[in-house]
Amino acid sequence: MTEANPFPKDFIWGASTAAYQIEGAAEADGRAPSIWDTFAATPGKTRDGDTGAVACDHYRRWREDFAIAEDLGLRGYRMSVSWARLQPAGRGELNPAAVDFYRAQLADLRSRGILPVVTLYHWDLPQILEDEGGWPERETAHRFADYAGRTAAALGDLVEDWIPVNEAWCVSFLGYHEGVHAPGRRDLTAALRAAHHLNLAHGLAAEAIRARRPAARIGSAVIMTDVEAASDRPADHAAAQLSDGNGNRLFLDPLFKGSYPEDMVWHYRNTEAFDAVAAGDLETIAAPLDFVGVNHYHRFRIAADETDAHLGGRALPPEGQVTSFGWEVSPDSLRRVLERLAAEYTDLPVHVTENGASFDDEIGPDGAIDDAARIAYLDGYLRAAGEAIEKGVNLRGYFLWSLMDNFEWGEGYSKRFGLVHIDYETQRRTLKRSAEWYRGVIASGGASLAWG
Ligand code: IFM
Repeated sequence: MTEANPFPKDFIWGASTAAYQIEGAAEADGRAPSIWDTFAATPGKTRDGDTGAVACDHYRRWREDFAIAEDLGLRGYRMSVSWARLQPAGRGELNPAAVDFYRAQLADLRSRGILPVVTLYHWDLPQILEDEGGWPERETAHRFADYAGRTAAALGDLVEDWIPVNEAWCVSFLGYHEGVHAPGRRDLTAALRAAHHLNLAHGLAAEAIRARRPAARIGSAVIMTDVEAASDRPADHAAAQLSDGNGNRLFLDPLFKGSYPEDMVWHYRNTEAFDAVAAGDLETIAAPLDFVGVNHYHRFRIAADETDAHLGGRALPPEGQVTSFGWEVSPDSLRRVLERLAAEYTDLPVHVTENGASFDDEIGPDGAIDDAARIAYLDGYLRAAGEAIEKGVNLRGYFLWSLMDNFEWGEGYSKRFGLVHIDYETQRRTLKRSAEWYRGVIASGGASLAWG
């Protein structure tokens, strides 16, 4: 463990959110339904039937939320804009009310000295485009590029940093293979085609943004999981390789190597999934980026399991401490994925675009929320990020997930990731102790972490 503070002075200490998880106002000002409105409104799809219809009411309370962000000293704020709000028909002119809404937000962030980083797709596909086939259809990638170009034209004087797609793995595999996320389909070939079209959508959107805003900085938000074999047995290694291929390499290789991993193409040879790859697609996907964003939450130890028809493996139960999601707390995994990215893929500037933890926060008799477990989690992961810097990783920013508690997809409001507690009955915001702690970390430039 290092004893000096390795974070550079201009490190971007930030936090992340996403539109559907916080905005609410699902029917306001011309917004159309997205696949998440449809999915969440379908009985049995989300915990307790929760939906994002109201969420944190950020659509109306965003000034209060941005005042909190400024008070914490955030230097960066990663947000997403809602496709279903900006382009409700999934094609054509942008909705002026939505443009005004996001312009006001972006201008406000800038006036507070907070760098906005904008994600264009954080999972809220306009339902109308799913009705036309959704991400398994190539046309959806072209619709996305059109939306990206128009949005860059409309907002690009207020934002330099763009991330086209958030976590293409989750969109494709959780949404189209496992069916636990919108649109709730269970079709492996559809998921694989979706994966390619999301990769392509990233590349086409990058072209469209650059065409409108040549000075834009464009990056990724790839979810990177730390995968290891459960033992030295060759069968466990083979299963771990497939798991890594599916979760990491299917998305990183096309972005940074301009190819799909041979072992995955072979593994999926009977699905016809790769027929979706047309001439020129990989060049489009692999066009140079300005930064790379990594979302990190998991370490998986994979053991061979012949009963698993998909990848022939399963993750062993987590070891040690877990979050309220049951996710293993493994700070060193963040260092490992960052070092791997640098060693195997790219020397571009890196940002951790998401990392954080859900815990069952308890409100004390005095109203305070003493989330010591989250502080310990963040302290460990931030020190691991610092170690990656010491090992030579060009890490420039950390965007904590999340600024506030929010709608956690299939888990509804049952999982709280925020620095800020949301009382969903009253919409009251309360800073958790972790928020005060993060303010101190930012103010000290990382020196206040538990080094040594
Ligand atoms: O809440 C999500 C976010 O939308 C995408 N990345 C993972 C987070 C925690 O599950």
